[in-house]
Amino acid sequence: MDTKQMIDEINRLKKEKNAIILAHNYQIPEVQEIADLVGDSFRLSQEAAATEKDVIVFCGVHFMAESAKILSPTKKVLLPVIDAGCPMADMVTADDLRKFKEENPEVPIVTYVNSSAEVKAYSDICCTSSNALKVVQSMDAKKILFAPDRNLSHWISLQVPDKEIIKWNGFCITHERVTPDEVDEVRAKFPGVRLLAHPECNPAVVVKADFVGSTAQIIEFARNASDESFIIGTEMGILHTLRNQNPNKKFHLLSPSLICYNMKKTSLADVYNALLNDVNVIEIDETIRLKAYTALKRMLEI
Ligand code: CIZ
Ligand code: SF4
Repeated sequence: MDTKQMIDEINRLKKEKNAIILAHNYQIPEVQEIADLVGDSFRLSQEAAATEKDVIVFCGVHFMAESAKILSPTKKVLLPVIDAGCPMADMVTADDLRKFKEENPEVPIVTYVNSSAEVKAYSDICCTSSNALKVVQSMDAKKILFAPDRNLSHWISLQVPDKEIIKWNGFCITHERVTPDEVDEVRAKFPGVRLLAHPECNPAVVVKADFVGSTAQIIEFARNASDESFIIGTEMGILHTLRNQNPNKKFHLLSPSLICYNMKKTSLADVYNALLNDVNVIEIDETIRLKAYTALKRMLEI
């Protein structure tokens, strides 16, 4: 089958199965092009939940498909490549959090959505990179555990000096690779061009950025600013949306290492195969799902 035939087949199966295809901002361009919605993981899960579709094909990594299932328990959720995982999400387990709670019963746990359903179930509240600050600010507790991303928690802790944020020692292996020297090099190459960086980058990089935000916030910033060009400090997949939405602006990737191999595992053939054979159906134990849902719902109430 050539690419054109495969795209036609995906569209045919999508109608036949009443499916919606979601693609994360970090997916390869071909997959973003075939998707009904492209965006950040939580927004995609929310929008899919609001549809009448029977099947959700989530082109992303495992925890994202789980989030979709948490919000859409009656829909069938498919992850086209079952071993597309997120190393950061794997850096904290439900057992870790259970132990932490036993030892620190008075410390609430805020968990970034980049985490498994089981980890979310052990958390008091979830957050995304867009709303992490609001979530932390809304809490009465002075001492909070933030898991699993130490870089995002560092960025938040700078903005809430009245709180003690205990940082779990997890990180994104992709964003963590960027060095402050690379920032200096790219700035020397493109003087005066503003750097928009994701808070998953190391604090030594984040401190050098002109704007720090989630993928959705970076996309919004680039759309609204009148700058002719930007340096982008997040995973390269986002360049596709940025360039499509802003044909007259230039986008330079901060570092060639900003590529997440797990996000790049999903091809058009995998999307086709998932739809054709209903493979890699995401299931979550209902007790865990309900607890994880509670942590996500608390976030939405803020
Ligand atoms: O939750 C997401 O979608 C991720 C990984 C990042 C972001 O900033 O949107
Ligand atoms: Fe996980 Fe980082 Fe890849 Fe996102 S970019 S899926 S946080 S490893």
